[in-house]
Amino acid sequence: MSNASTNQNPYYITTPIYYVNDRPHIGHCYTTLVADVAARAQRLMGREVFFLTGTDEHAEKVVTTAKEKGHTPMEWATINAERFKEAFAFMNFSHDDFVRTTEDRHKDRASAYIQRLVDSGDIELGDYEGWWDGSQEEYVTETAAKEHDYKSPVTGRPLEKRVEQNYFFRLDKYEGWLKAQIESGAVRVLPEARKNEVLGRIRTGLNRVPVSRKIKPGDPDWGVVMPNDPEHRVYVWIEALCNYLTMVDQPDRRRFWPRDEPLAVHLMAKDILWFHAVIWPAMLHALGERPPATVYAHAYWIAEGKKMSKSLGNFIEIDTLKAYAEKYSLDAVRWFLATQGPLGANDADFAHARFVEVYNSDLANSVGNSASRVGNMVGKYFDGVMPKTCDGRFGFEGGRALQAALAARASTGKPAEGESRTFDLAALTAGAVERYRHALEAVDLEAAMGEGLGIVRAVDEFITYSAPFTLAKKFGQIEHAEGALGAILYSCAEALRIASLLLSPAMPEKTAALWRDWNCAHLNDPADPNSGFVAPLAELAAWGGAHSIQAGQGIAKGEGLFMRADAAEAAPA
Ligand code: ME8
Repeated sequence: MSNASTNQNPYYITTPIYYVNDRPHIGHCYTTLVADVAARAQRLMGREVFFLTGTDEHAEKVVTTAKEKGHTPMEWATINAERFKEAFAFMNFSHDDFVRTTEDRHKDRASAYIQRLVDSGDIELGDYEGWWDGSQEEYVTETAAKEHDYKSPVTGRPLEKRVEQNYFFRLDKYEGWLKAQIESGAVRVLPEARKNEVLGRIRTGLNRVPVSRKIKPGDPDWGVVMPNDPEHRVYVWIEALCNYLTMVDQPDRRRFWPRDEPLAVHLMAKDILWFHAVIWPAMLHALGERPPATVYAHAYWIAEGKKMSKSLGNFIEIDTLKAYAEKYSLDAVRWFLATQGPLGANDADFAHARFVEVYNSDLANSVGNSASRVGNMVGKYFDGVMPKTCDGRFGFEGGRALQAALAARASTGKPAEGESRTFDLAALTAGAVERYRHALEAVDLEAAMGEGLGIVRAVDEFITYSAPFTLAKKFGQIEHAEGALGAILYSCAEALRIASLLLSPAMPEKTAALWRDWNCAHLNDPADPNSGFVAPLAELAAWGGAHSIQAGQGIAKGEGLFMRADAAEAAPA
């Protein structure tokens, strides 16, 4: 589908680029999943998307770990970069590119940006004395160092006093500009709590930021050298941030970083918000480029109530996610992470009991159950062929078809006499689609996916209320019973089709399976079945439109999307 047909801005979303000193864990998979779901949802809405992830390879700790493991830094970086690529393929992420910062296509442009900043006087030489946190590859302020007893505020490892001649980025020049950008929302820092934190820290004053280290004899040849001064190496953070621009600063991708308006969405956890919300926008401004539109810093996953750490050895590794996927399906893992994750300001707990609870309540008992009930009934009562279409509106008090339904219900004693109730599934789905769009603007995946699930729950309620199984028993006994049943089942199926569109960014495989069973596979773009659609959501989700379920369409029962899980079973490992 071409962007021209949808008349919307392109969408550019990024994850942090991850350090390659170790293998990926749940945290890396989580941020990348959030980006994946957001990217798929924007593609679904008809926008042209560029989704970038990758690895940050020039850190000193890569050199240290490589040595411990008996590898060269490049070998070790490659081993881990491959592990990230493999993990992201396993997670079914739909990134458009994967950058490794050791690639020339990144390094060359990053050097050019740094040279431009030197030329413009935004990077200058000066003396620096400070506390170096080797475990985080960053300097810690005197106040923070003292407060943490001269240990890393993040990892608790001892800080090292370093005095060096460095190049500095003149962040101080941009204090007023940054404050205005963030306060006005021109650069949207989310969630709100994080915005206030960043503004509070900016108000205490901004200093120059060191951006290079002097190369010492015997230092490994690892990293990007200052383009104007071969005695200095660019500090890894400064070079790494450039990836967001290096990867789209080429003619065929430049539309993803327009020169006239902010567009990019940067995702990360709160640990690295400062770099993304303050240093990077200021660098871009100094380069004459627009800042990002959104900087979203989520909180952390913890494991069974405990912070994950190397010393506790309780990181949830990709192997654990694989074991969960094996048992409950990959899409169930994606669903749990996307809807229960720490997207807000609070940490989220990966606890087995909670996983099973969410799996059963959202997936087995809702999405899976609803789809199989409707598929089964179409199979049983109409030989697997949708008999008719319907506008989705039901008044349990009048409308022709519904008189029959109501008569059938009266014989069961429910609903209470005189009770009237209307269902308008067409309006209900249209409202959900509208709210879905808004939730995605705010990168609120839980709310967006909640809209899809909300439709499923409404269908369940409608089935309970209209009792199609009771109506089916009245075929031939009451007038219109068959027509009413057809209308009810059509409306359920059409509502579930729309729900499945909304749910598809989190669960692309399960929704594709449903579309195969229900002969809706035409919703997918055959050229890009992984994430492309034949039309924007507004058209796909139109009730009774060109992409709707049609009278005469085969609706197969299918295998069942999610089997109920036993809460008593041990966590897969
Ligand atoms: O910081 N919960 O790389 P990194 C949720 N290379 N997300 C988590 C997490 C957790 N417990 N732990 C890690 C770096 N993450 C730099 C970034 S960008 C120009 C350079 C995720 O490998 C989260 O996205 O330490 C966090 O920001 C990122 O991993 C840190 O990855």
